[in-house]
Amino acid sequence: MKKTIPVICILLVVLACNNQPQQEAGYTIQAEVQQFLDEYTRKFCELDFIAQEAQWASNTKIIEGDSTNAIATRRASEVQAVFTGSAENINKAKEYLAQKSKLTNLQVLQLNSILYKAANNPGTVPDLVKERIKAETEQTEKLYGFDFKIDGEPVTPNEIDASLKEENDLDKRLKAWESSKEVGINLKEGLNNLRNLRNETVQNLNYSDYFSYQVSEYGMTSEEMMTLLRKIHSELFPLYRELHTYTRYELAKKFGVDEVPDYIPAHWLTNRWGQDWASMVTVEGFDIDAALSEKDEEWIIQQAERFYKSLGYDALPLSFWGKSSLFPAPKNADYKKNNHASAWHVNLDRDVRCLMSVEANSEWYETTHHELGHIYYFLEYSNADVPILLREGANRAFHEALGSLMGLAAMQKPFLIHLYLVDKNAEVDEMKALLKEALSYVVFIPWSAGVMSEFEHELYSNNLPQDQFNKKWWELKKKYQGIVPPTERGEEFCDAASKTHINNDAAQYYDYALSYLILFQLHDHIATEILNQDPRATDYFGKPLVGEFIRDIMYPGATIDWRELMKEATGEELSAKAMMNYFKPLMAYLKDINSGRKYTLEPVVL
Ligand code: X8Z
Ligand code: ZN
Repeated sequence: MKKTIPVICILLVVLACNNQPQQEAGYTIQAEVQQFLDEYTRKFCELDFIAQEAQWASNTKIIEGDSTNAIATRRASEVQAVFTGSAENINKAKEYLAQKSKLTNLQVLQLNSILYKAANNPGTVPDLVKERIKAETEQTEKLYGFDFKIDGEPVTPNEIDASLKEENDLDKRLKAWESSKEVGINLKEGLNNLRNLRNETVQNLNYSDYFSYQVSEYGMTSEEMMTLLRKIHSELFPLYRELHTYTRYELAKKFGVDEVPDYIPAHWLTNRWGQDWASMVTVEGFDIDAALSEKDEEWIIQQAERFYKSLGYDALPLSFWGKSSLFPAPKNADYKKNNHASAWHVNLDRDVRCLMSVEANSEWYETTHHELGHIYYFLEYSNADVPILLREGANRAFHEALGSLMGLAAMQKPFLIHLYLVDKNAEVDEMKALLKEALSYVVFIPWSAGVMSEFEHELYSNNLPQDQFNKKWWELKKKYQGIVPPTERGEEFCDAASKTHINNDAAQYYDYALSYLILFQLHDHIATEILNQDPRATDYFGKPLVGEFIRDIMYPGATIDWRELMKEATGEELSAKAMMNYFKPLMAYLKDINSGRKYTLEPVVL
């Protein structure tokens, strides 16, 4: 025993002098880094699984007065945060990245991913991280535990949506819309608190604020992102202005209002946030809602799976059906669930689940295709070539785009004829069908690239004061969407917080704006280069080449640079060109209908 001490001492001295612990045979810096990555990944998976299971329970079973799930979620998230934000992991990742020229590209990407995760949970400020996790859990509970009511009677969000789609009485519409915004009142304090906590957390790892932290995943600064978003908005603005004018006049007619308002009162629209106006138009012979109402909810999900399978994807794992939460909580249930759709990659392998409240209508039909896009993306990049830490989309927008692409394809006439949801002999007004699509896709841009992104940029980057949340929100709604509140909405409200992403998917909504550009670019490529079909009338069903194209995009996950991927897949850089081309024929059609009408929207000055 005694002898060993000097030997160790000498060894340590030698090591310290040479500063080269890599003397052992077979040592390379890559092997050392790999060992670190393997160990990190093993622990990360273990903790992430526990945290996701807890989150899953918190989102699928919200029982009033029972905080069991919330406490478990908080604990699990805290443990995970302590690990991902530990000084040891941060220092190691930084140290290794300092020698990045000696490492493989995959190793560098994984080390960056470790640092990115750490910035959200820096171990140097453990109390702050804990406080943020607590605030996040409470905010989600308040949002999804909320009792929506109309005239004192409980209503579900699906019922509010249905009433905004169907109700013709403006007073009743107003009640439905107002009830949908009540939830924001109790979320305002929490949002202010969360903004501060989120900013302070990431500032510890040198991000200027939480918005720039989230944007950095694209390899962009906040300014670059905002410039891109404003450009997208202004490119689509001429068409949006036509749609806005059309809608004001058509809705005024529909509701029997003689004086057409300059801006659209929010409760006139068929969506709680005015983010999608498609339901205001019914196309004769092409009434998908009517056709889907004959089906049951299970059919909607099975059909979406059939579509993916027809492109060469496998059936969903059996566990998907057993573990997902697919339908609304029963009316008399003693629990509530998160009613917004999401997809979960619970063990970063084949445990994939959807959280949805599917009903047999066109919105849920599209959303189901969207969510299964996430699910098949998870499954596709869970392969031996993609390290677990890089099992993410090429960027977050790609993750949103691929399912939405399938959602768009699943709504096109030739495909719907194929499914017998549309009669092949029906005479369909194609221009009206295109108008309906524009009321969904084009209308979404001022909302996503404009209102949501500008608001969160103000909130996080410019520290918008709490007593201006609602003022700013409506200022942006008017400027970008041309929508105004039905009545004065003072600072006692927090209408932004009625949108789930503002609370629990913060500073990321531009993902969806970008995803629409990506989806139209990919769709255009598929239609013209693979199918040889008109992009406005495609049928992807049973076309394995389409599946191959989409799978090639999914397979590498985040091991590939998103700009290169876009270039490789389509030969083009990200732009709004394909989306604008798709809707081009509408311009003349709408200009004609709108001739003599007053235009009220001003272009946004860049
Ligand atoms: O939130 C979603 C998805 C989540 S995976 C359902 N979407 C945005 C929204 O609902 O606001 C899809 C499109 C926009
Ligand atoms: Zn999504």
